[in-house]
Amino acid sequence: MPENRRTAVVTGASSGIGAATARHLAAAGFHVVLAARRLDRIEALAAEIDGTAVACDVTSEESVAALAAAVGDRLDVLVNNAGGAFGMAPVAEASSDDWRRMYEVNVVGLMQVTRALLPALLASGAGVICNVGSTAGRVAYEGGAGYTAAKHGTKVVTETLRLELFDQPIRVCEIAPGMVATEEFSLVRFGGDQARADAVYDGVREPLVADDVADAITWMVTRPAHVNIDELVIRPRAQAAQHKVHRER
Ligand code: 8X3
Repeated sequence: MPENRRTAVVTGASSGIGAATARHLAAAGFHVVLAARRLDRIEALAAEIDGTAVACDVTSEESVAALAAAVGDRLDVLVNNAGGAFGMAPVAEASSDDWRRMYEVNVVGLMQVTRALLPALLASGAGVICNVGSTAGRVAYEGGAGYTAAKHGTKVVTETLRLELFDQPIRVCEIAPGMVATEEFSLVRFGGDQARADAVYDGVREPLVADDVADAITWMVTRPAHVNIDELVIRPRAQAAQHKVHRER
């Protein structure tokens, strides 16, 4: 890693909020380590922003250990963005595999990356962790239980970590986005069904886009070292609450 630049790790950096956050942090002066499973994508983005691409599956301890080795002994910012939703079945018809995958990536993966990079974050003397949660970590909605349970997990892990590290030179934050139209989130959730994915944003004139969330994350992690943004809920103007969405048809 470059000696004289602040360094940030972004997981899930191959698309969506992760890729946008990598770009924003690079523009803010960080050397960004892009971590994701799809190496071809993050290598292209790393070349664009003069960052470093590291292939990483956050659910694999070996893979996360390799990420930590690549980062080295000093790190300023960790954005735990890797996550996702799989399926939208009601509890009565839920897929155990989908639920396990959601817990693995949104909770266990986040823990594994945090655990591995914590020594480097502490060594910087002013590290900051920003976990990407969701408004799904604040409420329940029909068909969402596997994902809302996992994102409630993201929130609680964030709160726990802040308590455990209360006397250490590190900040622990969570951003909880609502409706964000990215190229993959809903498509992945619905197993590649583009029509169902598009229907999520149907008639919503301006859902958030990845840049909106990246902008907020960059603001959160660049506050003075004594300022901890515990949590930030961010929604489009059209979404007054999870079920209260203004759709123009
Ligand atoms: C995404 C927000 O509303 O699809 O994290 O659960 S929602």
